[in-house]
Amino acid sequence: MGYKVAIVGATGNVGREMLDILAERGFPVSEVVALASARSLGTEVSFGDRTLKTKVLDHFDFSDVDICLMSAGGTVSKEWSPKIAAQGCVVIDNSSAWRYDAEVPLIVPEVNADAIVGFRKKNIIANPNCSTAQLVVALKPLHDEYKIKRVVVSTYQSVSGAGKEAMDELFTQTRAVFVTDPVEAKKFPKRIAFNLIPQIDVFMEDGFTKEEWKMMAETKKILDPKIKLTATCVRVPVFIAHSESVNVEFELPVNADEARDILREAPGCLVIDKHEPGGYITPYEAAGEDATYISRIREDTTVENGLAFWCVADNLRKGAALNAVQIAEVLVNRKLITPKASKAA
Ligand code: 11C
Repeated sequence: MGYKVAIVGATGNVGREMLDILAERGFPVSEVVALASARSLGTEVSFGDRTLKTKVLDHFDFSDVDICLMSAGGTVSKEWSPKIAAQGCVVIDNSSAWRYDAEVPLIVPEVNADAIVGFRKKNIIANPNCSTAQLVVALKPLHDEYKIKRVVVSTYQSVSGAGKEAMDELFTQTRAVFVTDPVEAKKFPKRIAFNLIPQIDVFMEDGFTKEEWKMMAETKKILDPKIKLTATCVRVPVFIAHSESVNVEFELPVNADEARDILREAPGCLVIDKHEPGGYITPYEAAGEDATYISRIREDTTVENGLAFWCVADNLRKGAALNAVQIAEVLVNRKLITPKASKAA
């Protein structure tokens, strides 16, 4: 018997990916319901070879729904996740609304699947920020072997992380440059076409941005609170897939060849690392893929036990929708939930 699954935010970038990934991976569904705001009522979305018409979240009864994949932003999640969870439906939330709540597990299945049992406290499980998800997939096997002390990461984040309007802005600005129209910046604080912007999310008091803070706080919660991490997050004119330049200091001596072998065997990682022109992954190639790609693995001899690498993943998939569906798979495979319909029968 399958599970009744609702997707909130089904018409957005991540919602559509969630539907695709549920279908691609053959998630055991009895029914899938696409939900959105009243503005999107009736908008059609694809689920495998089927077309679903979106329904309105405000009028929806979740009492027979098993799992809700929520991708509608923090404000909607703050209001709706507890209401949905109270109806016995497990919410897997893609926003930052619940990530830092001690009673809500923050899960990347390759890294901390065992922590999922904590979901019973609030019936909510949080999905991490896209830039954190791919980073911890790459760091986990190295932490297990060499014990991480400190991470310095610089990100090169695609515009899809900021939503559909941001993708449109990159397209429109790029065209405007070519036809010599005025370039208007609406979604981003500066022009993004043929440029890059060293600010993602709002500034915090200490001068870091919220995106940078999220990477630090989420890595600690998912992987190890003892890890020190500092980040610089940059938006780049790429449509899909986030890239990261990562420098790690370990407690134990590290060897690049051995680290490469460890990463080759690690769940969710795919190593492409030839020391020749093009022997590495770029965001263009990672878009649409599930793996966290790792390239340019080398010892960083400027610190004791240092390693540097390059890491790229599709932010809409591993950074959001795929990770959410993998969390749902953990619930099902570990028999942590049973379909409500099977109890009613
Ligand atoms: C970006 N990482 O690329 C952000 C998007 O906390 O889930 C995801 C924000 C979040 O703009």
